Amino acid sequence: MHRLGHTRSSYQADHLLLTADTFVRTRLPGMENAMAIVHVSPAVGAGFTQYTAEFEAAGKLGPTAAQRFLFVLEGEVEVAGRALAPDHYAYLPAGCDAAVAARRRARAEVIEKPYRALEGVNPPAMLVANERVVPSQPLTDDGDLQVRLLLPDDPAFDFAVNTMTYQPGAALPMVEMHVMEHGLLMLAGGGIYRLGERWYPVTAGDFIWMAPFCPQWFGALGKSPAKYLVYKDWNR
Ligand code: UGY
Ligand code: MN
Repeated sequence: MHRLGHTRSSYQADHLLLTADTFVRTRLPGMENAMAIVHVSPAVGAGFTQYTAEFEAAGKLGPTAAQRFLFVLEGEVEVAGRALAPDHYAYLPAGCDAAVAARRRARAEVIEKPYRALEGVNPPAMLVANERVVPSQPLTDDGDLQVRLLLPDDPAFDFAVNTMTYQPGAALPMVEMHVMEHGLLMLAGGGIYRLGERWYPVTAGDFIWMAPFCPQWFGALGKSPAKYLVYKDWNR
């Protein structure tokens, strides 16, 4: 349907909201039978790149010198020969040449970031896991807001990726302002996101980038839980 120039998408100095109606697909170097919806990259000053990879039959990603984190959204994606179903994820260290491919149509969220080493600390090894079995913990004392840390709490990792699940009506207990930036994909449900001095209705499929110190707050609305996948630079 014609939207007469309207969209919820918004690009501000300290944040970016991208809704599906504004997604543009492109083929990144080395991709075969696959396209990327690039959500954020150093082009806006971010220290990482995040995109949704859409695979067709026999699709594959190109190589990267960066670390790569991959979260399966739909279908089955093979990483280093291991088949990952939805909610399974993989961390591939910098320089790892593991193939990422799909036999059939599939979608995955991909985060890439050059590794920032820490003196005296060995870089992490490859990791494959299932978000559904990662133990969750409440944020502060609110059992209605559950967090799952998808990567080990280990200084070897220079970023974190978590899922946050809000029961209807649950909200962040404070407006956060912090040095870390975020890449965020809404996985389910929706609510209101405060970003900077604006409040946005958001729903599953939306992407948000928050620059360092961007004021941020979320409250879940609706009758089903809201859930998002959130990246932040960490341990550095
Ligand atoms: O980890 C975080 O900083 C998280 N609580 N931020 C957010 O959900 N916007
Ligand atoms: Mn935050």
